[in-house]
Parts: sequence; structure tokens; C-alpha cells
Amino acid sequence: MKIAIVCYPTFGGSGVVATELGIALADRGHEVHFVTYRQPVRLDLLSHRIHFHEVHVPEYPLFHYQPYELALSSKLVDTVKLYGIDLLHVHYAIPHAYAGYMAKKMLEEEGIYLPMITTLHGTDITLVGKHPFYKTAVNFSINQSDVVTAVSENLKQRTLEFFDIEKEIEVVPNFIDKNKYSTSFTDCQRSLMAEEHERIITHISNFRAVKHIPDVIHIFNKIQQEIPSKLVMVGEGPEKENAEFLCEQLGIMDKVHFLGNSNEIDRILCFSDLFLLPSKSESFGLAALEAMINRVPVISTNAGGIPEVNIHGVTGFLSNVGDVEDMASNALKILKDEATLERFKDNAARVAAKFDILNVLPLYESIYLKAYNTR
Ligand code: GMT
Repeated sequence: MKIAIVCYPTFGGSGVVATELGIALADRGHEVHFVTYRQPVRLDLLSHRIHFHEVHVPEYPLFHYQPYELALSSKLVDTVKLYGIDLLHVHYAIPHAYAGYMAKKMLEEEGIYLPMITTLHGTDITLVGKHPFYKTAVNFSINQSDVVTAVSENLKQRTLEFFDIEKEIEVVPNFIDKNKYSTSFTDCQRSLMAEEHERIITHISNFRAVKHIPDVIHIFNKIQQEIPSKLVMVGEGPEKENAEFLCEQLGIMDKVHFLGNSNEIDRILCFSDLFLLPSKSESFGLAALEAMINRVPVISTNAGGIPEVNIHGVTGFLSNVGDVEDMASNALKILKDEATLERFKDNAARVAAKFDILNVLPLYESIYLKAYNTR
């Protein structure tokens, strides 16, 4: 099939999922066209089966807000006509489902039917989408999608709670490519981060308030008082500066490495002993899954869809949001001896393998077929 994918091209989970999905679909013989404002970060190889179409939004002084939806829907119409696209898959409802609906309508005027699949990722529902300023349009564009999917059972329930959804929502969980991680490289350089006797604790995110970054630091502070360890913080975002300041205040700056955004998180996860995800809300927690496939147990909250990924007492532990004490004491339970740590590491990889792309891709393919056959 010829599939157009709309996503955010940044380090956020929804963009990563969309990109990895597109790459896997191309491997299966489909022709994939990414339509977004920048080449997606995880998309480094373009080919005859993977195309990228940039949406330009020229600055015009009259506009206080540049009309991205308008440029995106125009680009979609042009791309669909030029390449004979069979269907559209938009990731993250805002504003992609809305722009997709407009493209559908414009194409209908020309006798072209374009089925649209909308995948809900989390904050497009739980944080931004339900805001009264957006809700009406988000509700409308979800209902206008031919198929709606959510990345966890929890997100499906939240969507049904917050919106008046007439469509069936299908749960298609996020995924990882197991092969990519097991064959990637052999030179895991633990010594770059820590001494031989130290444990390495890792956090990866976009450093937004919802990630509860201060909790990451406080949990680590408690761990390092009991067990020699280092904290590796990967990512960029609004809370990063405060986090650096907090580490300075606590006198642990020499034990924390802030690395910025990384395209090669497996190079960091390969030497990590524990992953921290104390988020206030999380529809799925892709970062936790990426940690787990790299044999890293997870200390997280029980928010949103996280319990569907991180299994309490098996792959890590779950605590109530904000319960730093409990998260730190759970971390120490895992790190206390080599045998326990190894057991949790094995469990993390085993459970993560269930989310392998080979199990998830056919779900999307059958959804595509169903949507295509409605034309
Ligand atoms: O975590 C973020 O804030 C980024 C956001 C996104 O859209 O990129 O992540 C959401 O989608 C991910 C991929 O489906 C999920 O794994 C994250 O849990 C979800 N984030 C939240 O719900 C806060």
C-alpha cells in the first residue's frame, strides 16, 4: 500500500512510534510517505520506499500564529494526488486529525476517497486535547476518522471518559524492534559513565513538567546515599535547568550526567542498571519499554498505561505518583544484590519482547486493510 504518515518529527514518543512504524512498513514492501515540518529524528535513511515531504509554513508578519494546519492539509492533498496515496495515518490528534479531515474533504471534491486512521498517543487527549479551547475540534476530528486507535487500554478509557466518541477505539500498543536492539553493537562502554563498583541509574524524557523531573533527582539522591551510583539524564526540555539547579543544591552534581538529546539511547541503556519514570501521567511509557528491551528494570509510578508495560514485582515496581520514598526503597530492593538485579533484568527483557514489532505490525496492517476496504 501507499501510506502517508503525519507525525511530530521530534524526540517525543508519538514521533518515534510513527517513524519506527513507517520504517517497518517499508521493510514489509509498503511505500511510506512522511508528511511533517522536519525530517523525523529517527528517520535517517530515505529510499524508494521511504519518502519525506516537508511542510513549509512561511512566516508572514500579519499572522500572530502561523497556520500550520492549512499548510499541512494542502501538502497532504498534493502528496496524495502526486503519489496515488491509498491511506493516511495520523499520529497525535492535535492538529493532525483536524488537518487530515480537511485534506479528506478537499480530495472528496475531486472524487478521491482517502481513509484516515488516527492514533491517539496521550497528551493529545489527557493534557492538551481535553482543554476547553481545543476539545470541540479534537472531538470532531476523532469522530471523523475512519479508524481510531489508542496506544493503551488506559488511554482508550480516558478518551471515552473525556470525549463523546462514536467510533470504536482499537488498542494497538506501542512496540520495539527486538532485533534492532539485540544486534546493534557490542562495545557497551560503561566506563564512560561510572566506576566499576557504581550502579548506573538512567532517566530519558522530554523534561516536561508531567515527567516529574524533581522526583527523579530526589529518588536518585536517596539511592546514592545507600549504594554508590551515577545518574544519567538524557533529553532536553523546560525542566532541565531546574533539575541541574536541584542537583547543585543537593550537592550531587558530580554524580549526575546531563547528556542532552540522543539518537542512540541503546548506547546508554546498555550499561544502565535501573530506569526511573516517576511521571504524573503517561499513556504508555515508551521510554520504559525501550529500557526494558535493553534489560533495564523500571521504577515508575502507576499512572495511566504504565502498569500495562511495567509489571509490579516482575520488571520493576510501581508506586503512587509523588511517592519518592516508596520509589527509592523499591529501587534499593532491585539494586541490593547481583542476583536480584539479574532476575529483574531478565524479566524486563522477557516482558518487553512481547511488544516486539513483529507482533504489533500485523495489527496495523489489518486495520489499514479494513479502512482501505471501506472505500
Ligand atoms: O511523553 C510525552 O510527553 C511525549 C508524548 C508524545 O506524544 O510524543 O508521549 C506520549 O506518547 C508516547 C508514545 O505513544 C507514550 O509512550 C507516552 O506515554 C505519551 N506521554 C504521555 O502520555 C505523557
